[in-house]
Amino acid sequence: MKRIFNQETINKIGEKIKVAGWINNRRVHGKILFIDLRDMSGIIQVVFNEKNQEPYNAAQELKSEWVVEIIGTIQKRPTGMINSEIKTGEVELQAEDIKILAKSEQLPFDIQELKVSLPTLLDYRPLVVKNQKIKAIFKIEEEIINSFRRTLQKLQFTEFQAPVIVPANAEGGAAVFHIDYYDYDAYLTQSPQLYKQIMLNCFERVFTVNKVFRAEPSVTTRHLAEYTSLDMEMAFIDSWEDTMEVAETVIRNMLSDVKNNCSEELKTLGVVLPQLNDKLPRLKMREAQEIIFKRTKRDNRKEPDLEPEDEKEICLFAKEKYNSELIFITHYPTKKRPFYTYPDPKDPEHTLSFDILCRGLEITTGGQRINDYTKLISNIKKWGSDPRDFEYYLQAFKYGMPPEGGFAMGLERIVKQIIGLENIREANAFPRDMERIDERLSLLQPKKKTAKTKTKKKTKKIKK
Ligand code: AMO
Repeated sequence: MKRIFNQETINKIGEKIKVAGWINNRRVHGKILFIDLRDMSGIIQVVFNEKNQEPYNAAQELKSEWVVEIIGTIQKRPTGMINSEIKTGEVELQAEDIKILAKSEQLPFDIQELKVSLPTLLDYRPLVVKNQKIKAIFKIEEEIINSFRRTLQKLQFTEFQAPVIVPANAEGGAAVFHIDYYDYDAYLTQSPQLYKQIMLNCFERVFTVNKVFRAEPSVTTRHLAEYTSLDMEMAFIDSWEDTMEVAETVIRNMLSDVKNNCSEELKTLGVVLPQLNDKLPRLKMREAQEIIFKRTKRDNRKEPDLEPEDEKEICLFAKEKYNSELIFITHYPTKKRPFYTYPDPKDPEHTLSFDILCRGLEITTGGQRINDYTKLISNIKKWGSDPRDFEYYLQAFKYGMPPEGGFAMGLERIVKQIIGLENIREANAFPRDMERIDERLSLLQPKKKTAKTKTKKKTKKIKK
């Protein structure tokens, strides 16, 4: 008999069927034993009656998280026994045969309540992924990626694959992971920035969903060492504001897709999605700093960037004044942005760039890029780099690059903010940070030098 999913049992009243899943819990009521069987589609109540001796006896030893296959007949539940909390709440399965597919050891804690600290939650990720709230987070995350793809595809963008191993760091700063690449130095990419710009000469409008790496020097609730960057870049823009319009459309669609396609997950998590008005409010960074100063008397007006507490304050302002939990902050100072950022011709100390903040945290960065070859070269020099190190990338501009711009959204930050998670690590199934690569680094053995030596020898052998 072919297995069906729990949810499909609703339409099988009176039929003999087979289901399979994990034991969510088990209850004994006199001569009847109930289990809630969980599969990917949800839960079904299974009834073991003493009258049916063999399965009843087998069910006695069942424990949480054992994996079983059950054959039985679907019947309507008596009125009064209907459970409106679950999709299969009007039916139950009368067990006739049970097969144990796998056993589970005693659980270290209640994985349904999941009242554990974040380190424990992450240390036990392989077990904790069984929890329905955890599952809901990653289902919403999937929907956000799908929505990003759908929106951009509709706008005639093409997806491309960017490399992870790169020769230079695009975003500046020291937050980069160095790797031994055969006998050379290379880095793990911080961003597909340079490659998405190059690919404009191929497709004109591109996007990419990539793992990127930032060697963040501290542990915060908003930084990961490895995160997913949702990047887009578009050519032939009339103005940098074209990129803001696409960013706004992408985010609006993400929120409505999550609302429409993840209603169960939102209910499971008890989430209220961020409020939006007709148009995302826009403020220049300097205007935002003035507002923050007026509201809090905290004077960060000379700072080149918004501090985390400033981001929170300006979001509160946007919610109060514009009824919007998202806001564009524009015109960041030129010296704080990477070399490719387009300076505002009317005010070259500031750039035609933007961030989107959501509920107090930056979730997106973007803007117009310098597409003029000679200007780009002189900017690379101004930023203290050698244009020869960027020769490969510069070809894209040497041989004709249209006016262009783009943005990148941090996937885990979006999930964190829209779900209201306290820590970004909760929005990444397998987060990497200064302290962890699945296991806590403090629990791992220090690097073995011999392994590295072996790799080098192997490399040389291949070269011969
Ligand atoms: P930026 O460096 O601002 O811009 O990164 C873009 C977005 O990525 C997210 N983000 C992070 N998320 C988790 N952990 C981190 N350590 C982390 N760092 C950044 C944020 C941020 O808004 N090339 C430019 C984008 C562009 O202009 O197209 C860039 O990477 O949500």
